[in-house]
Formats: sequence, C-alpha cells, structure tokens
Amino acid sequence: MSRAAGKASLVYRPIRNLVVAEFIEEIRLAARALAEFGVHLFNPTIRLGVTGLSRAGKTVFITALVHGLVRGGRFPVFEALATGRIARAYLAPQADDAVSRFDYENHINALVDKRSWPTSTRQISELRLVIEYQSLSGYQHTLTLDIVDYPGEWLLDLPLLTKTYEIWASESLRLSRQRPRADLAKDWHAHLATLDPEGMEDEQQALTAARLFTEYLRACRDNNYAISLLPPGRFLMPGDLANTPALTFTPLELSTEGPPPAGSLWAMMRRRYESYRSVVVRPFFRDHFARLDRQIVLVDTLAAINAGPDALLDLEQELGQVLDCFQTGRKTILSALLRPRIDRILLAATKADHLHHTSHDRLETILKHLTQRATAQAELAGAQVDVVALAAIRATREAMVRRGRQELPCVLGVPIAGETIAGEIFDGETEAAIFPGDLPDDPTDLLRSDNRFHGSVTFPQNADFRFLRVRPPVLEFTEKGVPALPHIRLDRALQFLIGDRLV
Ligand SMILES: Nc1nc2c(ncn2[C@@H]2O[C@H](COP(=O)(O)OP(=O)(O)OP(=O)(O)O)[C@@H](O)[C@H]2O)c(=O)[nH]1
Ligand SMILES: [Mg+2]
Repeated sequence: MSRAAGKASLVYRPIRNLVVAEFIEEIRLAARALAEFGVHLFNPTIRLGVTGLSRAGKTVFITALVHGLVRGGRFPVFEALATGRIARAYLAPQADDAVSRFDYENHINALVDKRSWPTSTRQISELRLVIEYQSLSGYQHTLTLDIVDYPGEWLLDLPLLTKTYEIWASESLRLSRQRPRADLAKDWHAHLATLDPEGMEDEQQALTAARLFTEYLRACRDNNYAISLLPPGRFLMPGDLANTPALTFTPLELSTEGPPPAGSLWAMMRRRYESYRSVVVRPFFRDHFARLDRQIVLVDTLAAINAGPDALLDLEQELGQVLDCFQTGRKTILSALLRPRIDRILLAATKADHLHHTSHDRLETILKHLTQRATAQAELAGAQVDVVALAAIRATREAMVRRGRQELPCVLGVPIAGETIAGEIFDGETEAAIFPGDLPDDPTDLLRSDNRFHGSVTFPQNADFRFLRVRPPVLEFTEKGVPALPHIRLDRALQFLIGDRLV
C-alpha cells in the first residue's frame, strides 16, 4: 500500500464505527484541535507524551531530561544544545488546569540531594518547559515543550474503544487460557463456571467475579506477563474509581452473540464495560492522547529478558499493540487535517546502565527485533519510529575486574541499602562490582525456550546481579564546570524527539 493510501484508510476507517455519541465527541475534538492549531501557530509547541508500564522509568526520564535542559547537561548528540544555540530553558506554568503538575522539584531533590530514586507515580502529570534558542539562520525563537507523563496501562486501554463487550470478553478469556496465564486464572475460571450469563443480574456475583479477575490481572503483572495484553488497565490502578460499578465487571463465558436478555448478568457486565469506556477510556483519548505530537515509550526490556522467552514474546505483542494505538492516534477527519498525528515515536529500552557498554547496541537490537513488524506498520501510517537503549541516569561506572585469570567487564555501583547478593546485605554506602553478563548478538537466541541468557550470570557465587538496584550517582561536571547527571544516550533521544523543531 502506498504511504498516501495508508494515511487515507486510517483517517476514514473509524468513521464506519461512529455512533452519535462518538460523532459529538469527534466534533469536540476537532474544535479543540482547531483552537490549539491557532495558538500553536504563534507559539510553537510540542506535546511530548512519555509513557511505559509501571516502573519502566518515566519519572526518572522526565526529571533527567528537564534537569539537563534547564541546567545544561552533557548532551553532545543534542545538536542545538551542543552547539550553544539554546540560550536558556526554564519551567513555566502548565496550560492544563485540571492535570497535576509533574513534581520536578521533589524528584530532582530526591535524586541529587538524597541520592534516592523518586517515588512511584500513578497519575497523569504535566510539565511545561520553554526553550529559547537561536535558529540556524540566526533568529531568536521560542519553543514550548509540554511533557505529559502517563501510565502505559492507560494507553493500552485504547483498543477497547473499537471493541464490543462480547469481543473483548472472548479475547480476554482466550488469552487467559493460554500458557503461562492459565495457572494464574484458575480461581477466576472456576468462579466463571458457576455463573449463568443469561441469569438474573446479581451484585454479589459481579463483585466476586471482578475481584478474582483483578487478582488474575495482578498476578500476571507480578509475574511479568505483559499486563498490557489484558486491559482494562485501570483495574490495577483504580484511583478515585475504586469500587465503582465502572470497575466491577469481568468477561463472561458467552455461548451466543447477543443481544443479552434484559436484566441479565450479561447485560449488567456489558453496561459496566460501556461505562468504563465512557468514564475512563474516552476522556483519556480526548483530553490527552489525541493531543500528543511526539511520543516516547519506555520499556524495561531487561526485566523481560530476565523473565525469559514467554515474557519476551508477550512484550513483542504488547509493543505491537502500543504502536497500533499510535497508528489510529488522531482519528478525526478535522483534527487529522488541522494537525498531524503523532509523527515521531521513540521506543526506548531503559536502564541500560545495568549492562556494560559492549551490550548497549545489542539491547537496542533486541528491542528493534521485538518491534520490527509493528514499526513497519506505524511507519506506513506516516510516523517516524526509532529505537534506542538508554539510561536517563547512569547510576554505574565501568571497570574490568580480574577474576582468577579472567578479566571481566563489570559495572560498579552502590547497591541500595538492604539489597542482598548471595547473603551479603548492602548498607547503601559500599560500592560493588557487578558482572552483568553479555547479551547475545542474535536477538532470536533470547526467544528460544532453551535460551541460556536467562539466569546465566555467574559472577560471583552464581548470583543474578541484573536486578540489583543501585543508588543514583553523584553529579558529574561538564566541560563548562556545570554539575550534570550522567546518562547514556539521553541526548540521542532528545535529538530525535525535538531536535528537528529547534533548527
Ligand atoms: N540504574 C537505573 N535505574 C533506573 C533508571 N531509570 C529508572 N530506574 C529504576 O527504575 C525505577 C522506576 O523508575 P521510575 O522513573 O520511577 O519509573 P516510572 O515508570 O515513573 O514508574 P511508576 O511511576 O511507578 O509508573 C527507579 O526507582 C529506579 O530504581 C536509570 O536510568 N538507571
Ligand atoms: Mg512515575
């Protein structure tokens, strides 16, 4: 399919599914896009979405990026800063009054003053940064960068917008019967077998089924099986919606296609699924997702590698779904005409500082391999996609450590107080040498069920060090004597995400 044909089909495809409520929604979306278009004409703005599943490294990434821009970090590959064209970058009041402000000051204090990682964040938050720069032709300009931090779990709810309850229920059940999830779904499946979808609706049955379903989702997440394949994402991060009917439903085993009998358990579940879509998913799409220009998706690829081939296959599917969301990102005809959809997507394998630099390119290759099909699709839809292995904050240094006759490429870091390796409990002050092992040259090695990388780290005492959490580093000084946070390839990420808008 040609590029132009791909675009046209993406714009028109959703129209077929429109119902009146969605049509009104589309008009609202288009009206806002029009208003923003006018504002951005005079005040160039990029809305950068930063997402990833929980603990992927979103907060650390944004904090390091902002610190580097505001204080002038060591970013040789970020051309505008490296060549001195950025006069200054500063924080400004954010535009959206109803969204929490990203708590930059507290996060940076934790990282720099206490050398501890920021606490987990569960909500969407935003931060506005204004960059004053000189264009390549010598004129002074301003670029406003709105950074939006949102949980990847929310993003992965977007496919629900195009699925009926019945389709979602049958897909979720099919997935839950596959290895390795089937074991975790046992209690929930047993309860479902006792329910009659066409029988009378019953709140207690709904509560128990939703609880068991949520426990199953949680078990999948805790075991590193891609939770993203299992929306609704808000079940595990309910916030204000905890215990509401909008979060008290579950897939049911249905033997017919519907419609459900009035007053039945099935009708009740279907109604609540609809509420979830209108209370949770649509507002997220309308108020946040549809307004993004650029996107970085942070992926804790190392965690999946360490969890083994099943988790990697899950991750592959999960990333395919993520990229699908971006393809259909800007759905409305008007908004698609007025503003481009997300036109750059960066997939980033985070925490690369857990590896020796000899493995950084391999980590990138692995993520590229996992996303190659999905990337080709997104590119067809007009988005530019890149992949990088990075550490927003490099918490380790490298050294060769002699072990008997062998010299091993190690990383050195200060394990967080209480971390243990082979019975040794760290005090949070002592540095340790960690041999992280090598990633294979060929990514397909990792997907084989006999992959030997999993658990193959052997130094010392056969302990697995890849998950040893180390404390954030002390600040380094740049050539200009400016204190900066060390990083790996954060500048490359910035160049891809905003470099073209600073020329
Ligand atoms: N070594 C290293 N660890 C990192 C880096 N980025 C994140 N981490 C680790 O990953 C943890 C999670 O990072 P966050 O930035 O809080 O992740 P998040 O995606 O915002 O997580 P939630 O707010 O819980 O969704 C941190 O506490 C660190 O232990 C990095 O660049 N290097
Ligand atoms: Mg966070």
